[in-house]
Parts: sequence; structure tokens; C-alpha cells
Amino acid sequence: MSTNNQKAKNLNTITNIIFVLSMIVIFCLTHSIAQADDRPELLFMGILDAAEANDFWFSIGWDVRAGGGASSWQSGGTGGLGYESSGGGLAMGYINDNDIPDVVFVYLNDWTPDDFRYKIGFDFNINDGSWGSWSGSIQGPNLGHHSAGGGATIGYINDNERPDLVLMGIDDPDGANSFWYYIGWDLNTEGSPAEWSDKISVSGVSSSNEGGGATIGYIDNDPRPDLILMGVDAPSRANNFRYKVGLNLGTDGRTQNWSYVGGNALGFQNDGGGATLGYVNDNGIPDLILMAIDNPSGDNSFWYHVGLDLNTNGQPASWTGVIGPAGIPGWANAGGGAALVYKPLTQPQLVSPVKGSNGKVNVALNEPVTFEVDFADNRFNATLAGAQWWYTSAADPEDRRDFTTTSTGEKQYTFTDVGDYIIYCRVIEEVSGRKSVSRTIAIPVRVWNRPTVATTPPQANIDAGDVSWFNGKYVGVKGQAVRLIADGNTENGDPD
Ligand SMILES: [Ca+2]
Ligand SMILES: [Ca+2]
Ligand SMILES: [Ca+2]
Ligand SMILES: [Ca+2]
Repeated sequence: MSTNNQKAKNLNTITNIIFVLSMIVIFCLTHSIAQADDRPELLFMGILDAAEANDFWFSIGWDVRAGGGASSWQSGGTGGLGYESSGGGLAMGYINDNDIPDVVFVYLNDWTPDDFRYKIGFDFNINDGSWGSWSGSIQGPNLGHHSAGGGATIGYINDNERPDLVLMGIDDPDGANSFWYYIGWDLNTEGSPAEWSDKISVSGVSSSNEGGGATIGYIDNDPRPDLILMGVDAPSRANNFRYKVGLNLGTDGRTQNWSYVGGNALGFQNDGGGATLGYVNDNGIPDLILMAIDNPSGDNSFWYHVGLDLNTNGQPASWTGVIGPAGIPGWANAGGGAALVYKPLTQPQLVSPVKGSNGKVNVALNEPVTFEVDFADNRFNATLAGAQWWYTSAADPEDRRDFTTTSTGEKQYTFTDVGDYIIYCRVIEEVSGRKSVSRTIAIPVRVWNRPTVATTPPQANIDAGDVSWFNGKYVGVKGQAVRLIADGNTENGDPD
């Protein structure tokens, strides 16, 4: 072998090695990006108890694994909403009408009386932890004069497409504490509710608390949403988590079906807590993350337990040990919160009828049309146990009509007025007997007068080349579309 050949061979080998190495790098990059999409992210918030303005501190746990630990942590901060606080909360939802999660930072303002304030980080980027934009301060309702923790969560409680925000504060009078919560109904895309519910009171979990949390999810075999309210019990000995499970909230946000789950040891001092339901160990059975801010003599940190595979009463099959800590700067906090950012179980999609070139389902007046939905993405092999449907006219989106639950993914509609409508649909999904409700899809619909063949030439349309007309008949060319005139207005006119 000549030296040149040997050099060429060496060069080839080096080129091959570089190629293989770069493929490994590309694989690792794409692999880590894919993981960021598949695994849930965990957000914790702690309110920094400073001498002046109390800011929000947050930690992002990237790619929470089936055992509950995150693969890495990233921290950041954002301005708070006052100078003194007696609790906080964190809630994840979809508020500004895109598919990018939004996070509500809640501040329980320590005043006379206490009051809720919150701000929203819109469009949390699950690839780099950045935020699209921040809202200003939004004022919530008042509480009592002494609070000992708070919580926040977002759900769909009153059977429509707008998210509802639950704000919880632990009322701390002399004697037994209680959970107070309010519902901000139907957040608009800026995060303000159409109205606040009255105060709803639930007996608490102890007489001394150092933090709390609230989370809505789907726990049992009834697809109504379920609410967990948590308090960090703070007796003279070591602290512990305790919570109450409210199954199947009515459309008024209340339930009489409360049960108690107690005892999971913590340290001796806490400065806030949080609770969030989600799917951690990948079996479609809900899991519960409970977080408390550990408050030793030095720096504070986030600690959490995961209750894996809740039974239909909200009691987990097992608890992980304490996971963490993710540190918090400074020595004191005044409230915290937790939220899990995860893909929904499934995503529904419209199967039929197909949409037209106008991006809408085009239907004829007074003729029944069957709409069919199915899963577009089904991570846990859920079965479709039914669907919920309602619709609005595009002209009046607040006028919601005909909320109906079907036992299949099909529903028939007959529209009796022409115009534009939006049909909303979400599917009821079932995994191991547990029923939950998917996100809602919006199906735009246009109702037309059925096209008719005119007996007189539509001269303006002929002149415009919109239709072909010859000797009293519409005509067509083989292989070319024939255009008839339909109209979606109550008056005759050109099609849109
Ligand atoms: Ca968003
Ligand atoms: Ca709502
Ligand atoms: Ca339920
Ligand atoms: Ca699970």
C-alpha cells in the first residue's frame, strides 16, 4: 500500500469517525428535544419574603421521570404583587387560545382583610423555559384577616370552553382552620373572569398550617372534575401533608363528597406548599405531587413527594420518598405553589364531515348532518367513553346552546338558520375504568341554503366567469369543477 493510499485511508477513517460522532451528537440533540416534548415539566413557585417587595421565585424541573424525579432544574424570578404575603399558588392552563401552556402566579396579599392577586405568564416555552409575555396584576376576591397558605388550579367546571380559575386560601382563625375557595368563571384570553363565585368553605385539615395547595383533575370513574385541597399541617412536632378530596364538582363548583387523606412526614418548619395532579408514571392512572418549602435555619428549598396511582378516593397506591431539593435563594418564603405541565391524555379531532376550502364544515339548511370525533393522539390507549357537545353562533359566542353528552363520538345536528356557528366538542376518555375529559376542540360550521339550479341566467356571475351557462342550462367540462351558486345569507347573493 502506498503512503498516499494509506493517507487516503486514514483520512477516510477520520472522516467516518467525524461522521459517526456528528450523528451521535445529532441523535442526542434530537433525543433530548423529543424528551422535552414527551415528559411532563414540573413548576414550583416560592414567594420570596423580602423586607420590601415580595417577588416570585420559580424552579422548573425538566422531564419528570416515572419515579418522580426531574432530569434537571432551572430557576428564575418575576416581580411579585405586594409587600407582605400569607400564601401563594401556581396554576397551569390554556388561557390565550393557543396550544402553549399559560401559568397563573397567585399572591395572597396579607392585608386587612387579605386579598388575592395574580399575574399570568403566557406561553411558557417547554423547550427553554422562557415566557411569551406577562399580564399585569389582576385583582381577586377578599379573604379573612388571617390566612395560613393558599393554592390555585384551573379546570373546566361549568360546561363550556372557557377555563375556570380556582383560588384557595386557608382561613386561620383561633381554633380549627378551613379551606376557602372562589371560582373565577370563564377566564377571557387576558385572564380575567366573567365573574367570581361566592366563597365556598370546606372544613380544613388542622388548626395550624404553614402552606397549602389546590389541584383539579380526574380521579374517579365519573367524568366530572375532582378537586384536591391540601394543607401543610404544622403542629408542635414534625409537619405533615394532609388533604381533602372533593369528587365530582357540580357546575356550581361545589360537591358534598369530601374525604380526608392524612399524614406524610415533612421537616419541622415550612414556608408554603403546593399540589398538582397529573400523569407521572405513564399508566394513565392519576398521580399527585405534593410540595412543601422546607424552612431550616439556612436557605430554603422545594421538597416534594409523589403519590403514585391514586385510587378512586384519591388515596395513592404508594408514596415516593422526599425528592429534591431545588434550592431557593434567601432564608424566608411566604407561600408557594406547584403545577405540572403535561400533555393531555388524548387530543380529539374531527373525523367527519371534512372541512371545505373555507376552513369550515359546510352544511345545508334544515338537513341533518352527523359529526364524528375520535382521538388524534392517545398516549395511554384510552377508550372513547362518549363526548360532550355544545354550540354557539359566531355572532354571539356567549350564547351557548344544547350542551349534550353522547355515549359515542357522534352527534347529529340540524341547523334551521343560515350563518356561521362553532360546535365545541370534547371526548370522555377511559383508562382502567377512570373517566376524564379531553381538551375541547372548536369546529367552525357554515350553514348554507342548499344550492339550486337557477332557471334564469345569473348574468353578473356569467360575466364574472363564476359560473358557466348555456341556453338555459349550467354546463361543465369533463374533468373540470362545475360551480353552482349557494348562499349562506338570508338574502340571495354571492357566495362567500
Ligand atoms: Ca397559551
Ligand atoms: Ca368555564
Ligand atoms: Ca370525577
Ligand atoms: Ca400513575
